[in-house]
Amino acid sequence: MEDLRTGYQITWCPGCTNFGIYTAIISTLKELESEGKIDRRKIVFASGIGCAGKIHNYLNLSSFSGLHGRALPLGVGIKMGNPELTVLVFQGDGDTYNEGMDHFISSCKENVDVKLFVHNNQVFALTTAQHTFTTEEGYYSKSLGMKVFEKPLNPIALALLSGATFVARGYALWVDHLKYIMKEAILHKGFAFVDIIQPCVVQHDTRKYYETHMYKLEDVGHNSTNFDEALKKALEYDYTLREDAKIPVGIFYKGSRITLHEGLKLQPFYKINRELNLDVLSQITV
Ligand SMILES: Cc1ncc(C[n+]2csc(CCOP(=O)(O)OP(=O)(O)O)c2C)c(N)n1
Ligand code: SF4
Repeated sequence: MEDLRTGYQITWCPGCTNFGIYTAIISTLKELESEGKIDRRKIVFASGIGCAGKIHNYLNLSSFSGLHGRALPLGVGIKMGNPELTVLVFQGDGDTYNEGMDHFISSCKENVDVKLFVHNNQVFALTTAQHTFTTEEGYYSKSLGMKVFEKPLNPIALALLSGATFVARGYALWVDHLKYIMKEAILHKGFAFVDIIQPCVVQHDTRKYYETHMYKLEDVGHNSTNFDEALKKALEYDYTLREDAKIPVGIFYKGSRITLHEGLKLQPFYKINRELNLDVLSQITV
């Protein structure tokens, strides 16, 4: 796996669950490569700002580090510029569901052929754990100066209702399971969204809670081609960390629909003839 690591000093806290996501993506890419299903020279990834966004320093692939909440539109732009590329995006929950929410909904609706991996620690971790849209009720938020009183957003249900064609939830420390989801996401044609539960072990350590409440969708015979069943499963858990919750992880839904670049009939930028026809230009009158 070494050649997919940059060797830069990793500044995530010791024991951070981001290491699970990092390990999973590296071994996913290695496996897909050895199966001849991807070419690493044709992979580009974009990341945002925050602990999640740091991944771009550590992954030895072509990348673009964007502004907070704006890695997804960067990924969309890269795909539109060259549809031959495999485009991966890594963002935090603050990145995706707060700052960049409009891009998230647009990507689901337009079925942009980009793969989005959200490191969902349910806080703005890098800036010391203010609440985000997926923080549970009752969490004391420094930015609010009181406990969160709103219901959290359910990104799985939102993605399904917004038209996403691949919707999944993983857990950062179930690396093999996450790898299985990532492989399917990368091979999916269209927008693939994976919400990865990624407890912040220093500021919002929900590991014990999740590990005692999660179950795998594959173990209960879930049919991921059935939209109604997927939505029902999505609504089983509402991100409020209830004591009686049962939390499904795995692939909720896999569908098929025309992608944005197919609909727009886009060609890779390098195949477009950009020669200027000066005769035409000279005929233009203003
Ligand atoms: C436009 C913009 N808004 C706010 C910030 C400040 N900021 C930097 S990191 C961060 C928190 C990131 O949280 P999240 O996206 O959830 O990622 P995490 O750190 O939890 O991995 C914030 C608010 C910024 N850099 N840019
Ligand atoms: S603050 Fe939390 S999410 Fe960020 S590196 Fe540390 S443990 Fe990981």
